[in-house]
Amino acid sequence: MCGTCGCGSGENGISIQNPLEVKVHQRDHSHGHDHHHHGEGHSHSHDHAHDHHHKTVLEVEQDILQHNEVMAARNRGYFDAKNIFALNLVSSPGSGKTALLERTLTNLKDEISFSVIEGDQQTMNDADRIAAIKIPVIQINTGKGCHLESDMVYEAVKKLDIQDNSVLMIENVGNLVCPSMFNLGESKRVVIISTTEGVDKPLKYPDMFHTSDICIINKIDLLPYLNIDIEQLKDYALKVNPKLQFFEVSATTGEGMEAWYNWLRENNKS
Ligand SMILES: Nc1nc2c(ncn2[C@@H]2O[C@H](COP(=O)(O)OP(=O)(O)O)[C@@H](O)[C@H]2O)c(=O)[nH]1
Ligand SMILES: [Mg+2]
Repeated sequence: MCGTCGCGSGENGISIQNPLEVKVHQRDHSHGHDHHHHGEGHSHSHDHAHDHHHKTVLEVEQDILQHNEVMAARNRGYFDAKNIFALNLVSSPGSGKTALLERTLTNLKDEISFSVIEGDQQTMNDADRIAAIKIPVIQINTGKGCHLESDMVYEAVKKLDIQDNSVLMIENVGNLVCPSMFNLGESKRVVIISTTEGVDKPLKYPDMFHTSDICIINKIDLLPYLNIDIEQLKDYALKVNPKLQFFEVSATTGEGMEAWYNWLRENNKS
């Protein structure tokens, strides 16, 4: 896993920034360059069984995961103390995490206090989209890293000054593999899968579906054009995690969003 791809080494050029402050500091000059070699969906095809340094790699992985758990517990304590309902949104790139957030925040911001942490390898694009609807947001750029870790969230939370009794949305790096291993101290994990991704993804990427509490099936507006059996997708997901709760939505048209909003209202204990 990530110990071998180098994203846990702590030397990946991680940056944690407020888009409003970055604008003030002429972000285009200092951060405008694009690193096209960093694809968002990091693939892990190394064959670990043939790695001569297998034992060392495993030890490094355990260290990284243990450190992550300690910091996740610290986050959870902070969230509990302030009655913050924290959601970790995970999915493959492009399933609609940011679109779902944009619509949700726009429609509920008058009744629920939100703050957002955005995770991507590069760019402030998603933080800019959230800042445009006047919601406090911090962008974490993970550099080579393919997931958020709890200490990154801890640093971002310090910059956010989150209100008591509010909802914190954490949009993880688009990747159906590695984020499943990294607890951020969230209250609930929400996996988003869009109708274009195929019914078998829960079977192919079981850890993500196994560790999630909620599964949002997005882009249902595209169903008339696709050959996908949603019930089959749900059956596969339930095989991996019988407790999974589903919402079927379109972040574009708003269809099905009310049930998701009601769930958020019930869980925001303010
Ligand atoms: N048709 C349709 N497109 C969507 C929907 N949600 C998101 N998209 C599109 O999917 C693309 C990726 O969305 P984005 O929110 O950036 O995905 P993210 O990478 O998971 O944050 C964009 O072009 C969105 O407009 C939806 O419900 N229906
Ligand atoms: Mg996004």
